Amino acid sequence: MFDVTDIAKGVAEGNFLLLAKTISQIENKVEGADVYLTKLVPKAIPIIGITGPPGAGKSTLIAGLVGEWIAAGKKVAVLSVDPSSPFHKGAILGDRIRMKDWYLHPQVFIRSLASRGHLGGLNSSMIELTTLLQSVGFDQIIVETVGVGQSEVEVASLADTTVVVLVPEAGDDVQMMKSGLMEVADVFVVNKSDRPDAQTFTNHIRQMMMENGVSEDLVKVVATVASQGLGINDLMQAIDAHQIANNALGNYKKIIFTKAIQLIVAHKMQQVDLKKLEQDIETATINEGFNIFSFTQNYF
Ligand SMILES: Nc1nc2c(ncn2[C@@H]2O[C@H](COP(=O)(O)OP(=O)(O)O)[C@@H](O)[C@H]2O)c(=O)[nH]1
Ligand SMILES: [Mg+2]
Repeated sequence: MFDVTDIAKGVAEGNFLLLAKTISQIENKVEGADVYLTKLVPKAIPIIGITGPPGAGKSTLIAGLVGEWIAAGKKVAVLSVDPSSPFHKGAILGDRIRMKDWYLHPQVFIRSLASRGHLGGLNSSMIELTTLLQSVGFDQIIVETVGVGQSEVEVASLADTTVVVLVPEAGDDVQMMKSGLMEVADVFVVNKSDRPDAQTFTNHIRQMMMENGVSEDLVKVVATVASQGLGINDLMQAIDAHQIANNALGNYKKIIFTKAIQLIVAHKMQQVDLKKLEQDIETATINEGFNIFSFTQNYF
């Protein structure tokens, strides 16, 4: 595997070849990848998770944020996971069109990742990859995920700041409750605020925050029109404010706790042969009186 110093040198020069190769090696869990990861020395660069339904404008918002950051001389990495689309290539193409300005920019690294069928839709190497990005010289790191199923919760569990992007649409407020977005959002974005019902929708969110005891001192609600670049600065300020508050509270330890659990569970699960499990169930359930507890003990 490639030396981290060489990858960082490439990143500094706007050459992401070694980084891209290393990401593939980690995703494919090539031999030595686990040892390689133990040698990383990550900087405390906060991970920003951006989630929300398909078409909400996440990629357009990210393109706007990226524009601001590169103007400030920063190096930006964007990891994008789109589990909702079986036509993943199409999804990449869509993002390319909107983020096209940044695809070839030497300060920006953009990578689309397959979700690899992982439950909840997050790429199962996300913790590894974000830690790698923290170790090779990026100043801003974004993870974009589509808000389906549990992925909002998962992105929140590994992001230092979770931005939930919604659009003014009737009925969304109900859905928001269902998916537990209230618990995961550090910043709410009402994108497509050029729509006439935007204000009503924003009021809905504020009301639901109140009902759930979420203070606007902690969770900001930002109105944006990403396609026109409106509200991007407000969003940046809301993200910064959350990160300052988060650091003051020492919340990063909670995120390390959650990540550690995920890594430990993933490691333990590696020792389980899922094909064999299926076959064993086939055999064990032939007789009546199958007991799942004694059955699973064989796997402990
Ligand atoms: N009217 C309007 N359209 C927007 C806005 N932001 C994004 N869009 C459009 O919404 C569509 C989906 O945007 P995209 O960023 O790909 O959404 P994603 O699936 O959440 O990443 C694109 O056609 C955008 O041009 C906005 O603020 N107002
Ligand atoms: Mg997108």
